[in-house]
Amino acid sequence: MMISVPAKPFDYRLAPARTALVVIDMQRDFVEPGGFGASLGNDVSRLHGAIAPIAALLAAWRARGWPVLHTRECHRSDLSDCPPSKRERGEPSLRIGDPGPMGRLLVAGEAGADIIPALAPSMSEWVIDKPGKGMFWATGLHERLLGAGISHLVFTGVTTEVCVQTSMREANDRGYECLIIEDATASYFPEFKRVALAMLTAQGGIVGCSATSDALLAALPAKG
Ligand code: TIU
Repeated sequence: MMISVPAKPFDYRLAPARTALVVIDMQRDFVEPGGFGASLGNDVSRLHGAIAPIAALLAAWRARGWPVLHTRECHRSDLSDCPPSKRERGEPSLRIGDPGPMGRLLVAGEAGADIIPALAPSMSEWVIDKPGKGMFWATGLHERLLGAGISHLVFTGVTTEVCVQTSMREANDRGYECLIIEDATASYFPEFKRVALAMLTAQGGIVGCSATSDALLAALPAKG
């Protein structure tokens, strides 16, 4: 049985139990003051609107026992997986690996690398640490998804045009059917979010489809 979700540019056909909810990088380092996102000069409050829609989708997936995966952008403590082209980019107030108010920026195990408490993963959910923007680079995720029989991915998280868009493009290249949830993703730059959504869905859904969280939730079958 497939579920039809009203979406752009055409309805998205969701495969129950084979569709993972993907929550990209909802970490304190991007969402809270004093983290990596703020060190780049961004207004982190621009990301806060995505939190409630993601929480509602998490509740819906958990109630149905469907797969959920969270990603975290972070590096090993020796930064051996952080290329100079990433660490030395720009003029941030703090660089990756520097100590900040939430520990070392974007380093695994530090407080800032944690997912925000409102969206904390449950014990059964996958948490994928990734050194890049895309969730498939250097993570072994494709093999795990294939092994679990997951063929469809519903994308949420931050930021739309950086890690979410990169991950969705990587997924599309690997054959996954992709949907991005418009109100469950956010950018520090509202215009970039709008244009990223347009680029992903243009040309007949060149990368995938987009829908609102309300449209998706309304299309789901009753729990249980
Ligand atoms: N997770 C993610 O999008 N990483 C970024 O660095 N995003 C920015 O928008 N900077």
